[in-house]
Amino acid sequence: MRIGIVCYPSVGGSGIVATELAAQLARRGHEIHIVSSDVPFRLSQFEERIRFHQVETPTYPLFRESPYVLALANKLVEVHRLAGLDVIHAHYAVPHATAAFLAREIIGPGAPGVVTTLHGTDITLMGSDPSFTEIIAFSINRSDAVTAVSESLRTDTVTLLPVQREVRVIPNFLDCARWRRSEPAGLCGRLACGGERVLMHMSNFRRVKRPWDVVEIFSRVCRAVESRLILVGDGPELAPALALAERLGVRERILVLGNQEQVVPLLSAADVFLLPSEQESFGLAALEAMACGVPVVVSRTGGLPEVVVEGETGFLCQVGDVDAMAARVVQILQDDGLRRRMGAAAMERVRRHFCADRVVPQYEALYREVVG
Ligand code: GMT
Repeated sequence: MRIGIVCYPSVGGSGIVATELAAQLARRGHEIHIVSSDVPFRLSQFEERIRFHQVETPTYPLFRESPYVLALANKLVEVHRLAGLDVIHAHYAVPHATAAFLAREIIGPGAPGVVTTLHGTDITLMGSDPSFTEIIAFSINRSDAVTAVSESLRTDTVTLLPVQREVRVIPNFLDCARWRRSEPAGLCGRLACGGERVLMHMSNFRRVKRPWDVVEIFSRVCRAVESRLILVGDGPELAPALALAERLGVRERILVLGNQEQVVPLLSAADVFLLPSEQESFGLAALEAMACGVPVVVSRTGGLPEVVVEGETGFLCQVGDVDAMAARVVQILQDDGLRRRMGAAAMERVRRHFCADRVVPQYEALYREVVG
């Protein structure tokens, strides 16, 4: 099939999943056209059968707002005329499925089918804002097929929005050949010295990730276990979180690495991974840590309980309960047997349920249905 994939290129789970899906589909013989405003973050390796089409949004001094959706719809029409797309797979209802709808209207008969995957932010964060409710519901209802990355997101979608379309759950996934524990050779010593334990958090440091909780948890853990915190990623709440660390007297025990592409050896150096988010439709970062054999301590919110098995692959705590999260981290760090068992169970869970070879065929089946 010839498949157009529309996604955000910036650091974030939806772009990562869309890019990995593109790579997997290309390796399975499909012709893939990624349409985005920039080369996606994780599209670092050359893949035969993947083409990239950049959406340029011209700006004119007269118009204050950037007409990205229109430029994207226009680009989708161009790509279809060039390649004869069978399917457009939009990652996010707005604005991507909206642009796909517009493109289909312009193309008319013979237009590609539209598959929309919901990743969360448009439903759980934007969906409740009346400024967007109608357009999100419209874009979902006019798609030929809709998927959500977790059961929790599916339920939120059908309860929060006037959606008539069936929403199916296809979970996020990893390329398990690449996402496996690696020897963190050369990293120990630089990242942590001697017997220190390593806590890790990786995100885009937006408010929804509650990075201040990461620091609060870490300062409590430091009182019981000699440890170090490694922060991977960047975003608006990083500086305030570091200011909090300064006030709590733990700043010098925190290593800030910024955005990183090769995160497998980093995650493999961690003893425990923290994701205390307010909301996560899935929590891809927790899955990535689990794939590297790292127990996770996360919030009991959104799709995280579908990823993490309580007491087996990590622990789930109430959002904002930093005392409980710190106690769980200390429990893991003070019991090597538990840490190893949880790490092994986490890897096994990823291998059984979240590898590409289990999940990608579900998308292929959906495309076939849509193309009919
Ligand atoms: O969480 C973010 O800030 C980024 C956002 C995105 O667009 O990539 O992540 C969403 O999609 C990911 C991939 O499906 C999920 O793993 C994240 O849980 C989800 N974020 C939220 O629901 C807040």
